[in-house]
Amino acid sequence: MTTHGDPATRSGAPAVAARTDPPDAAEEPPATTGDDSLPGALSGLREAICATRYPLALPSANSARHSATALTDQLDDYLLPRLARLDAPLLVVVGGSTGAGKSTLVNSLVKARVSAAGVLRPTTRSPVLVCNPSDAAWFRQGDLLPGLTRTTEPSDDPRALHLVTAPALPAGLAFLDAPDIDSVVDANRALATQLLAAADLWLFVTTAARYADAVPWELLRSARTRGAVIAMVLDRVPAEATDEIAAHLAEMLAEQDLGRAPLFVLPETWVDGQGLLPEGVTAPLADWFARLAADVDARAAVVRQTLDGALAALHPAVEDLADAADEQLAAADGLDERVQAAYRGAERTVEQGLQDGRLLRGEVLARWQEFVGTGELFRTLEARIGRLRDRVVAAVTGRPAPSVELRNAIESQLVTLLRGVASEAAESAYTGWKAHPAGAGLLDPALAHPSDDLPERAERMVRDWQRGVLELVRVEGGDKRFVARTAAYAVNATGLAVMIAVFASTAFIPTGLELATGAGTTVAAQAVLQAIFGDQAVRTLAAKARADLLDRVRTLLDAEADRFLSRTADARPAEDAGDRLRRAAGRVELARHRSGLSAADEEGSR
Ligand SMILES: Nc1nc2c(ncn2[C@@H]2O[C@H](COP(=O)(O)OP(=O)(O)OP(=O)(O)O)[C@@H](O)[C@H]2O)c(=O)[nH]1
Ligand SMILES: [Mg+2]
Repeated sequence: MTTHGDPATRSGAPAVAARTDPPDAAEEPPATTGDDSLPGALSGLREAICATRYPLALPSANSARHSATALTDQLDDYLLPRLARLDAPLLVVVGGSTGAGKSTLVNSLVKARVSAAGVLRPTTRSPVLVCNPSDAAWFRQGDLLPGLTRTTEPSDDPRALHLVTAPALPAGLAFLDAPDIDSVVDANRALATQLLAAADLWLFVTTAARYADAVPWELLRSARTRGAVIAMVLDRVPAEATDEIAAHLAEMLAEQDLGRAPLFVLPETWVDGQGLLPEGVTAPLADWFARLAADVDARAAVVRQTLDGALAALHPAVEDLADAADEQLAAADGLDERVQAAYRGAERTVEQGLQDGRLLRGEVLARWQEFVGTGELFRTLEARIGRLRDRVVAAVTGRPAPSVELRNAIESQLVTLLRGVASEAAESAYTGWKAHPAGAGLLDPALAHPSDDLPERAERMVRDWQRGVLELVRVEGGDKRFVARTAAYAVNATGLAVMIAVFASTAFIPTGLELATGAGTTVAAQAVLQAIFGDQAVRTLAAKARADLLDRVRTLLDAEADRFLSRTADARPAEDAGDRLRRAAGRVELARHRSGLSAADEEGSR
């Protein structure tokens, strides 16, 4: 075996990194009581992460979901159990490309065939953890990587952790042989990443043929960002190319700011009948680990450096989550805004329809004309109002059939208008969502149209309103002489007249209507109403009836809009989700600094 330089001198012997701690710092447990303790802050952060979802299909959502899972996994798999037991054995996770010789290397280091090595790619599917028998209890009890089921038999189940003991491995140090990091098997890749996040030390194995591959470098960069302690093995290097390849890899490491990671260069060699590498080849690596195992302080320094690095990396990662949560919220608001605009437009159309007299056409107008009648009524309009009132009331109340028809005409006119505006609004909201990346995923085709029962609900709404108008006339007109005297028919007739007034509420005499339909009629309408109530009373009643109608229209349209809004409401994170994440991450940062773990950092940077 050749080592590229002496890893011990390059990195500070025998600890992996050149960072050292105050001698007793490793023994100081982090504060574990009170809300401000590091474990308490981490649990709070975990809760905040779990409480936030990213269901809207935004560019940031996918990576936020992955990152949230990775963070909670790391909290459960490593950070919380590791903090609770700083003196637990140091876990070396062996990662790298498939076929790099990871399993072979682990077997050779522990001098036993504990993990199957083979020619079928990928070979290792289920992680294998090997430790000294005296450390077995800690790994078996499952605080670390609690999601993996401990087995004593080899397995292919990626959620199983095969536990093996090897007396040749010194106590205080364990190896975890992981599946390949750039696997064609999705589950392998995800598991390898999860396992590396639970490592105190990453042992990266690559080969002369594969060392420039992209995926390992991506992982190495993330390890560096996290401040994880790394050691590199360049495996199976042909003798003639050793210097050139080792130098190139060392250069790449330096470029990535990983120059301090010890690099072990292992020559291409034959494996023995057991599949183990010759001892001479693995000796420098084995010695290095033996020294690490023997040195409590060095081991503690590795643990603290990786642990503190992982804790420090939480803050920026959670900041990204908070941004993604804010984006979810903003997108939900944006989607809501499109729906509200569509349905506010619908409301305005109805309002306008009530103002511009357009509803006073066709059937309604015909029925109104029939209702108020012609002939004698007009001829008597010139008489004094006081005397006229009774006659008008008699004239209108004596015609029950036209009043039913007028009422139906008003109803169907309004229902038609409502169906029209609801249709337009649904289409506009649907199109608005379709054009929004997060909206398209929330749609279903039914939303392009009003709800199936909208016509029924609109009819019921209009009939309720009409009943409401009659009630209004009864209550408001209660002190009017004619209502008191004429009872049901008069109320009915007056109510209908008020409804007509609602349909023409700006000018009272609908603008332009005279030209369209013949002057006499609208003058008659005005005159009849004035005759009944006097101008002001009608205006007041009509204004109230109109407000009531618009209220009911709003309720009806709100229910339509809710078909959209309920979908964003389901998807929307809590208003303060982003800030809650930021606060939780801030508390972790504070607790991390207080815990003294980051002393390793400060020491190292001197
Ligand atoms: N000649 C020779 N063969 C080796 C060496 N290291 C590993 N091998 C062989 O290469 C093949 C792959 O080795 P493994 O140890 O299974 O590789 P791995 O990295 O664990 O692969 P995965 O589990 O698929 O990720 C096996 O057949 C080993 O016997 C070596 O240094 N020299
Ligand atoms: Mg393997």
